[in-house]
Amino acid sequence: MSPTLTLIQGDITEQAVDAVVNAANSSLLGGGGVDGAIHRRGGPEILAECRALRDGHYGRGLPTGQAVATTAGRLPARWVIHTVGPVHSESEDRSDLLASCYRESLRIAGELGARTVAFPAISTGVYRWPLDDAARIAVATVRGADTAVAEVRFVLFDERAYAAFAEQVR
Ligand code: AR6
Repeated sequence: MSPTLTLIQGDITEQAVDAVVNAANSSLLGGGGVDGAIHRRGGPEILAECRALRDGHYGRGLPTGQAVATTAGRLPARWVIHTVGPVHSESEDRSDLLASCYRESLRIAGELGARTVAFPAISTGVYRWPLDDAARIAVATVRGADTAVAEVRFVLFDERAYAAFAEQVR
């Protein structure tokens, strides 16, 4: 089944959902933007699990387009699913990698038994993906997903991002 989509303008670290998706980088060791906010609000337990992943299976980092789960620490969620979006490129079409972030995050969420999942607008900040195109890919990929996840909540930080997603969902 494909999940119900909802849109919210706000801060993803405040969402009471089963899983919050983090727009991470392949180091898994934190950064700015939504990644920084999640680690700040979620506390050191998240980083400790990320470090353990780097010491284990992900010694070379998490590849772009893939996803992995940790505890959500002090966030009002059970898990954080870290995924690495592609940096936008003018010379190369990396849409499949962006779609893969949504698909793989939902696959991991399904494995965990998460019913509600909150996504930020992956790659639209530091990684410079144009909002309209990122929203199109995000909504199409989630709509096309066959998953046990019941609700996908896109949590958009500002009005512009909200409007871009609203345009795709109507
Ligand atoms: N809640 C929801 N959305 C947010 C929040 C928040 N608290 N904070 C920012 N956003 P970005 P990227 C929005 O840059 O482009 C990090 O340093 C933001 O407005 O967080 O995938 C990582 O470590 C934008 O629309 O992620 C990586 O190095 C969206 O989240 C790199 O940035 C994504 O912006 C990843 O870049």
